[in-house]
Amino acid sequence: MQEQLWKLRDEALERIQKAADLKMLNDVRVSYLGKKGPITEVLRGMGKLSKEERPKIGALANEVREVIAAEIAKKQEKLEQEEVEKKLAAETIDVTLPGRPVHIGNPHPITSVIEEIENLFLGMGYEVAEGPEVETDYYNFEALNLPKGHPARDMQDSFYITEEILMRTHTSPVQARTLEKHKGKGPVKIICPGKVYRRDTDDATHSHQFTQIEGLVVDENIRMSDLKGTLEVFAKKLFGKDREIRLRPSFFPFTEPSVEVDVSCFSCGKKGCSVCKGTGWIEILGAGMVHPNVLEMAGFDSKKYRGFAFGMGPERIAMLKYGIDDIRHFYTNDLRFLKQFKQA
Ligand code: 2NL
Repeated sequence: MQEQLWKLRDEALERIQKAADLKMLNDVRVSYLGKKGPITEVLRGMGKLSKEERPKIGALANEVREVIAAEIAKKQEKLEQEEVEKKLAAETIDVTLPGRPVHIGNPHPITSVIEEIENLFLGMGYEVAEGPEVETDYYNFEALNLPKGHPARDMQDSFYITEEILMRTHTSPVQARTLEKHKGKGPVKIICPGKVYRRDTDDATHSHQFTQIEGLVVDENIRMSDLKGTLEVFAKKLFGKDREIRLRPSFFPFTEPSVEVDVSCFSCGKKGCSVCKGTGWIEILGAGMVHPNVLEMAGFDSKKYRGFAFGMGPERIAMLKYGIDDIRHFYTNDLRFLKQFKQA
């Protein structure tokens, strides 16, 4: 019986040593230490033994059981350790591999010009105001001193949705709405950027959809000199400190008097070149003193309040600034064009 137990022990230890994975090891455990295992079997046959032999065999059987259990535990730890190492090796990340390139886009040149202009005016205490692109006839025309029958209201020139609703043709309705909200009390100091729509055939200088930035200041004692000083500061900040501005008489229904504003050529410094077509001056915006009718319709007392307003086209400014010869480049989204405006 003693020999039988030793043989069992040696067999078990050999199988433990040969166990290549945790499953094989568990099979060894089950077959030697389980309830139906050979050691249990030996112990069952102890009844046939003498009184003196019984405790000896019992002790040996327990010892064999413990040796096998201890070896299994040791082997189990070793196999588990190996498994972890195998997993770590398989999942190693090579931090020296070059990364995949991330393609970073850039703002559209029109967006950049609008933001640059917004920031100049924010720095002078203006607020940015926005409003709907689908407008009523009232805010787009009537409130801006363009009464029914005015030629600018021609069905041929605007995108009408109904008789009374259209795509806004300028950002002025935002200013009319903002004025109305102030309920006859100044000051109002706003800049209004946004998309506008005209029923035009697209070509190098026309687009049925483009952008505008308008500015409006209304308060007591606002004068034409405030307009001129403001636009001079603006022109110097946008085109360089050596720039001058020049006002020429013009006409807009919503301003009286009205002016066109030229800036001295930033390309040749007024000597005359292809950018300024030899004149030394470049037209950049329209402006004027807010027409009393516009103030009154928005609820302002035109005896007490005056204002100035101006409007410009970011497309035109961007075309001048970057030497772009066709407005359609801004809307066709050719990456070869757009990528040129990537900032370092
Ligand atoms: C241009 C000229 C201009 C205005 C826009 C305006 C708005 C209100 C009252 C009075 Cl609410 N005026 N806007 C005034 C003068 C000129 O735009 O050539 N834009 C591209």
